[in-house]
Amino acid sequence: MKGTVHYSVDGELAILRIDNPPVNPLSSGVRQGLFDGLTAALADDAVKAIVLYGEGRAFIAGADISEFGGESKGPGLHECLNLMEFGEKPVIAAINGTAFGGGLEVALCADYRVIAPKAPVGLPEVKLGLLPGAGGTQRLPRLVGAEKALGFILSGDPIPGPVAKDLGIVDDVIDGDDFIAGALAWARAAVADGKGKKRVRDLTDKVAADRGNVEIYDAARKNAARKMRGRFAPEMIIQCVEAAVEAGDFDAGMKVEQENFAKCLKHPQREALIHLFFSEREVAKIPDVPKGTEVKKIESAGVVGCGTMGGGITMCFANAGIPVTVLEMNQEAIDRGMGIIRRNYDGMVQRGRISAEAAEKRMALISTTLAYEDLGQADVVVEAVYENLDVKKKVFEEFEKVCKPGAIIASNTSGLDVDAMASVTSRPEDVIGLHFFSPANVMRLLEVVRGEKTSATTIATSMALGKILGKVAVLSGNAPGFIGNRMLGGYTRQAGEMILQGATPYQVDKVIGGFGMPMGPFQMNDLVGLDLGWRARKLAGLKPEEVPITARVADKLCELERFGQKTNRGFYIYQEGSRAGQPDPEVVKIVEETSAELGITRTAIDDEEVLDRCILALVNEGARILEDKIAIRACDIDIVYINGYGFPEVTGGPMFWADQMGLDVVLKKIEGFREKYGDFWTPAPLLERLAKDGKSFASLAQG
Ligand code: 3H9
Repeated sequence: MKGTVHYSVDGELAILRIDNPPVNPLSSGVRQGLFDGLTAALADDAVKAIVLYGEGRAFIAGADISEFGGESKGPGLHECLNLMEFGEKPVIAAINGTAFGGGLEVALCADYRVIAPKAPVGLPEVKLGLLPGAGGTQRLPRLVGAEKALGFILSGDPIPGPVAKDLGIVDDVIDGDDFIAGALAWARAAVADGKGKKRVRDLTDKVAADRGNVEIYDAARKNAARKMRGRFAPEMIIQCVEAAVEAGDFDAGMKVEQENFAKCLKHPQREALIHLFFSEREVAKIPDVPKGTEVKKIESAGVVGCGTMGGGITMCFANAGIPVTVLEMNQEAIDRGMGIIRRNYDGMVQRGRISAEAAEKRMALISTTLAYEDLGQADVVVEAVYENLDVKKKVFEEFEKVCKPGAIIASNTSGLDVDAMASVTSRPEDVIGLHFFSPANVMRLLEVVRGEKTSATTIATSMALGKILGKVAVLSGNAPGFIGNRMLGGYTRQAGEMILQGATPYQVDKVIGGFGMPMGPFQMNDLVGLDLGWRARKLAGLKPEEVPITARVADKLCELERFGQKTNRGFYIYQEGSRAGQPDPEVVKIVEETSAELGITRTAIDDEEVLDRCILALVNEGARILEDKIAIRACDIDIVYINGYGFPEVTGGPMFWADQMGLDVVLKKIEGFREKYGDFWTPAPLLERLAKDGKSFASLAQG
């Protein structure tokens, strides 16, 4: 059994210390220990009150997520909670650190709660596709009312101790260096004052005040529909809180909670979201970069280029409190770039995301220069210049001249050869790719690209830097397009082919949007600008017949000066100032003409095929990426797609989505497409092998 609870008696107090490192989840051994400890304390006449706290940095991080879906061992959590609630001795939860999910619910079941100022409390279950299933949806409304309870549970975000006190979730904040000593003193005083049982289940005033106020739930439903489109758990949560208030009877509400919790537990979204929780932690583990590898301190940074990417990367460092010097070619470029950074921070202040003071602090961390020498003392330098290998190599030659020994030398390339850049330096071990995604100050993904000679220390430092910058860092091998952009090629190609074969751009975008992506491929084209590819093809001197057929429609639109959102016309028409495009029959005509010119007979393509061809193109390339060892595990690819490309979280990422479908089904579909549409659809050998062996992509990680 995993985890334990240490039991001791100190005078009139029984002390239960939960011990399940590092964050004390409620694993089987903890539940057993709680059950045994509570039973012993209730049977001991000398004990007048019971105190619970956690060993180390957490109180209790919640249910043990790894146990979901498996066989349950030992007593259930509800058996422990019954002992706490119906035992005759008061229980005091001493919340020394993180109290999340089932952890906070244990505390809510206690009679009294005291908290350390820095301890965060939260009910993050919704983020895992679950709801608080240990009485949280019933007890919290009794403490804070339905509206606040719904806000708290539906956001899943934590709050610090003092805020929990103001809300009425805890009784007292205990300051001082020794929280446990303070909490025990509080408990002794409670015994001395004759404080007895004070069950949250018996509180009635808040729920009685809210009874009949349906507006609370209407507002919560509207909010959930806007912020958590397509999610299953929010409605389940709202029903539980509604039951807490409207049923009035605690046990009737608990019954609804139990039923809805079971529904969430069985739902595929829950499985996908828990897959992502563990995957986010898994991607930090790199087999040949063991724990304990030296991680260099990053206390200053340099960025070359203050355009869209460079400016965003500069903000990332400043946001993390790291002084950063940004270099540009001339003062005008600096002024333009710094102006945008200033506007971004002002916008954040206006939206209430940060205080004006914080914005000024961040601006003050940014300095500018025209001279490479000024980057000489930086612990890390990142180039974010035009995506061209020769241009980037020139920047690396400058880095070679000025950077101090041991500085991390990075490129923000989105797919070029990192080794080629390293080759112009004498220190390839310090060179790495740090591929930020646009807008760099917003997007969570950081693709870290290892070159052939990149050292373990450089990798470990870069992964740690990702965390400092608030990113999720995923390691990729150095091959064209790395993980993300390499996979994207097939996806966009399929979208392009389908509109020539019979779909419309609007159908494709609608299907992809319905799947949960923030936008479809043609909306994305309009956002990025159709002219970028068109100009590049012109520059390369391609003859009309050499232009890939999937680019023909976009090029025709560009000839009509329809460059996308920037000209209010592209695949869609945009009203001035609006980003929501309207379909345009003219575009459909151009698409149809292009099909005719290419001799393609258009036939209707159903929505299922549209989705399969886009997503299975990703999956098939993902399998090749795994086979080529560009990605370490399938879950690394999932994390890249979720955090860098807006792949819907509730699917668990493309590779998990394929595993859920069954790789035999995936293979059959891909083979069908190959028969119909040709060799693009040759199945990846790894996919064929796994499908034939009845295995999944996830099984590769287990060896
Ligand atoms: C729930 O409670 C349901 C109830 O309502 C109903 C019950 C009937 N379980 O994140 P870290 C592992 S649902 C198992 O790197 P940090 C984690 O995988 C639960 N394992 O540290 C990692 O393992 P490894 C509601 C867990 O300091 C290690 O601990 N609770 C759990 O950056 C360290 O984690 C939540 O959703 C868990 N519950 O952050 C809380 N939690 O080292 C989820 C962590 O092998 N947890 N692990 O990779 C968190 O948000 C963060 O882990 C926490 C610590 C903030 C606690």
